[in-house]
Amino acid sequence: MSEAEQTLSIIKPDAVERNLTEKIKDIFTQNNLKIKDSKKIHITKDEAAEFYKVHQAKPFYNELCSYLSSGPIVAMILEGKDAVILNRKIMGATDPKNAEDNTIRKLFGISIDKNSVHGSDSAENAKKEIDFFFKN
Ligand code: IDP
Ligand code: MG
Repeated sequence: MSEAEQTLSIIKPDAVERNLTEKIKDIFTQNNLKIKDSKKIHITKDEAAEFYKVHQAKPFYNELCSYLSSGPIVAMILEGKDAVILNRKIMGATDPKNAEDNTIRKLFGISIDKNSVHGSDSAENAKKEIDFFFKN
């Protein structure tokens, strides 16, 4: 019986491109999230559309999918106590302008779309998102 939970994190193209991968990984590990698996990949726009399907009705959906497929990303399985909510706290608010000090998005985010990281928003979605990148 373990309290450990898993969540999916993605380092988005803007952060990979600025060589922030190791800095961001250090922030997770310093905050009690273990990186159980990690892979650098460049997904297609169709794959991004599948991943972000929950947002398909949003006006920014097309841009969002273009953006996530615009360059290499790093997908990671993070594990720890209350990993989903802890990761969301470490990431900060969606818009870096509103993110708290010392959160990843406050430190590194450029704009609401180029906000450096993705994190699952529930344990249920975490499972689906981990499968999306790590099944097989
Ligand atoms: P989250 O990443 O903090 O969970 P969501 O609302 O799930 O935020 O949105 C998914 C992603 O869509 C955000 O990380 C951001 O990159 C992008 N996004 C959200 N709202 C907007 C917007 O109003 N304009 C452009 N992009 C947005
Ligand atoms: Mg979200």
